[in-house]
Amino acid sequence: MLYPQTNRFRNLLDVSGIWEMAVDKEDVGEKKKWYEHIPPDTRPIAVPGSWNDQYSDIHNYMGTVWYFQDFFVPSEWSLKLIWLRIGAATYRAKVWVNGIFVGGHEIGYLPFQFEISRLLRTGEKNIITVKVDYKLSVETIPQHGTGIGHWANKGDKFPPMSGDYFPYGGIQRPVLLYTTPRNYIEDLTIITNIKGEKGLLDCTAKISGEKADRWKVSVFSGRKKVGEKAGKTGKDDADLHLSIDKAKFWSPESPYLYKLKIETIKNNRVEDEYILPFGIRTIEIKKGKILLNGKPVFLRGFSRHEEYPLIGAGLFTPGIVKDYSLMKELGVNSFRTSHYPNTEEMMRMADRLGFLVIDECPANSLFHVSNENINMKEVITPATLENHKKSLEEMIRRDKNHPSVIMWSVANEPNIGCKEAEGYFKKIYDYVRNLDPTRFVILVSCRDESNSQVPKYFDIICVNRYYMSYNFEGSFELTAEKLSRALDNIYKKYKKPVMVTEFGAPALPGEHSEPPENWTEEFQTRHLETYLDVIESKPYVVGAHIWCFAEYKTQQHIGRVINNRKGVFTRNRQPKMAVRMLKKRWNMF
Ligand code: GCB
Repeated sequence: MLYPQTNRFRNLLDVSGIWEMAVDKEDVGEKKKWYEHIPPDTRPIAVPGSWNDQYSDIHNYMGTVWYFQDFFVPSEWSLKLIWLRIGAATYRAKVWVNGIFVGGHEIGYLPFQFEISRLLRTGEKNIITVKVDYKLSVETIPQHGTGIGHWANKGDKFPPMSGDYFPYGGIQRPVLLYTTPRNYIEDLTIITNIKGEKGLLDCTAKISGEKADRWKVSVFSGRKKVGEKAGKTGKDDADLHLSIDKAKFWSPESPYLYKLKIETIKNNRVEDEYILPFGIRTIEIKKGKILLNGKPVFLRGFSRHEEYPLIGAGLFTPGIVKDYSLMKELGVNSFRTSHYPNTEEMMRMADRLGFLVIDECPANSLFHVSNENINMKEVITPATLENHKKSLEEMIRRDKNHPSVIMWSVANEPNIGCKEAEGYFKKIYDYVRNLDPTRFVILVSCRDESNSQVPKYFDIICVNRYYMSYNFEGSFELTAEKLSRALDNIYKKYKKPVMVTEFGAPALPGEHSEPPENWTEEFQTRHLETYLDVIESKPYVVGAHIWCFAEYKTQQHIGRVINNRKGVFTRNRQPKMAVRMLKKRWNMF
């Protein structure tokens, strides 16, 4: 799905801001037709943003909330197609425009849009109504957390969801109205390759409406045109191939972005255009190493949650800029969008600043159950599989043109130890491989690698390890031995590159002890050093991501002190002691 932009054919109106909202605890809004008559007792709410930190009475609420906003559509938009695009609503949304139902969407953290031209009154006020609800079940991605989730056997978490992060609800990303011509460029896919000094480009476009006769792509380096190709539009999708001489290749050290301009032409008139920044790079695995543009690269960085105080999981652009500046200072070249697709703004910045991204769909902590008597067929359902595929398909459709994205993560820490998991995840792997043959497909696991067949289907064996955080080994030496043995065994079994996608220990900022004791900054620093020493000594390990970048809000649970404290930065992005160690260590590369 293309990111909306303005140009001579397209316009855009951001209708985010302060909206009205009504909490619908009894779920009566549809019966009472709140999409036709706004109920009297509404209150203001910021969009984008999560409802949880804006009002304390709905802090832990996972039910239904209605959103209302009126807006004015300029008269000159009447000749265009007008689209309503919601960047993300968690978890489920239904949308009405001027009282008419336009469609729904399920799965948070991904954009959805509707063409609403015929429902709008141009030159007048209009109203959007969005019903959002956060009711999870075994069929949703992620699943609900009652009896399910990888701590299911260790007592309930509140509010319940099968993961260790706060289930923030609401319209979390911008609501935009934008226009396209009636015959418009609907989609564009770019695949790049390298041959000597040449950059090769394979462009596919989907053009909708009455078919254009021709289309043209031009490539710009700054303002200079460095390539151009035109062709007839095909019956369905259209394909063009380009070659750029003496190309500059994209990498973390030199994240060079070209611009691709695509134009559609009918009767010798340009009808629509779209400009896409892109980078030329290749990514492959050879002799057990990840090669970026033919050269080995080791992924060093973090798993990171995209959330901040007050705004929750809402788009917060100063936070994005700050987090990238901190990661740059640390010498980080990579991160994982744990445990859901990040904002489009975060992804665009990764291209621009040069970060290698593991893009993760929201399938966190699937299929763990609180006791063995639960029938797995009730937990792994055909509807779960369909929703899971949908979350992957939508993530790939949104992010497929980012040079920064090098891996698709299909799940974090599912239960891969049960027999039903193998067939399920093989189907998921094949589905993603078929959608995108150019990137690595991974699954992140935390245990059961030795008695499961699931990891063998994936391109890199990604594992999370928490010795000395959940089992208290008591000595860092013993921890190092255990980690070393575990990694060697995993490699022996799978003979594929291994990545440690999570390791870390909590530290309460300001707590100190010598010798290092659990929960102190010294302990966290020593813990991370111990792991990094082992990981970097293994030639088959291709990357290390620390859990985690910053402290973040999670559910209430006896194992958490308000937030998850494994961040090397506090939730307000202040450094803990480990940051100094990492800066020294990672900036040597
Ligand atoms: C994990 C999960 C992550 C947790 C982390 C922790 O294995 O993938 O979501 O938050 O451990 O802190 O325990």
